[in-house]
Amino acid sequence: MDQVRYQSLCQHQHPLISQLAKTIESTWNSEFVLYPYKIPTDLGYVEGSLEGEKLMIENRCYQTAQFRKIHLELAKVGKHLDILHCVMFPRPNFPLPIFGVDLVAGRGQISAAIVDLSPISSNKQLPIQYQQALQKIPQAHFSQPRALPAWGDIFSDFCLFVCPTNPLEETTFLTQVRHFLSLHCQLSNQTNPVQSIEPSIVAGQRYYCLQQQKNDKTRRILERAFGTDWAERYLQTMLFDYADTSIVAIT
Ligand code: BLA
Repeated sequence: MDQVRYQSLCQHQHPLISQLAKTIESTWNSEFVLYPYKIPTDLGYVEGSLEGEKLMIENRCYQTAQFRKIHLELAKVGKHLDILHCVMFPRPNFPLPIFGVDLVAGRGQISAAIVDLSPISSNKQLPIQYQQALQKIPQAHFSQPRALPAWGDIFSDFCLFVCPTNPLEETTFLTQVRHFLSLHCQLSNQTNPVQSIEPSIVAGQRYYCLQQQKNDKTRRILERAFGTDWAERYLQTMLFDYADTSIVAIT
């Protein structure tokens, strides 16, 4: 049932969102052995109402040897707002950056397209292999780059945040996300765990999540459709949870 709903929501979204969702799923499938991730029971598929329009949210999560949670979320508000959100949270014994993507399409036009591999080390530097691989990605030009909000100090120098203005720029964004994602899957597969849970990794992931929770634009949509308490719980348990004692192995 969830599968049918998910496919049907994906099919009814802005084409760039559908394409990116398919790319992410197929890359995960080909690069990782995927294990189920237990989504809190009532949060897999959610429906609310925002100013008379239906808000639908669908969540897909897995875990892998290196990642405690990889999460793809699709949301749709009535006919005019489509959202894709994706975050890959490494296990606390893997010194890996956090891959994140957010795509927001309003009235057929993408207004926000952001992708990053965000460092979680205290010196805010990506691992050297990541820096080298990211430097090799061909530079892409966008006519409308966007400025990061104040909470965006979590993002790396390689962060791409734009408003794509035409189909060519949309495709270019998709290509850049593919580069980020495939290099991340390859490098993470080559990364060995450290001996035990690393406090600096836990602290870095926690800071990332706390900053993301400050995104008022996300919070406001959730609050208006589901109420303040629900939005807080959703942000803390589904979008940006930072379980600290978790889970160095598949559960
Ligand atoms: C912006 N996120 C937004 C916007 C909306 C959402 C409506 C404003 C669009 C715009 O400014 O043009 C909404 N995003 C959502 C909702 C969900 C969501 C409702 O994911 C989920 C239910 N956000 C992320 C991740 C990143 C991210 C993983 O979830 C980055 C890797 C970034 N979103 C992000 C940033 C902005 C944004 C930086 C712009 C915020 C601003 O300009 O103030």
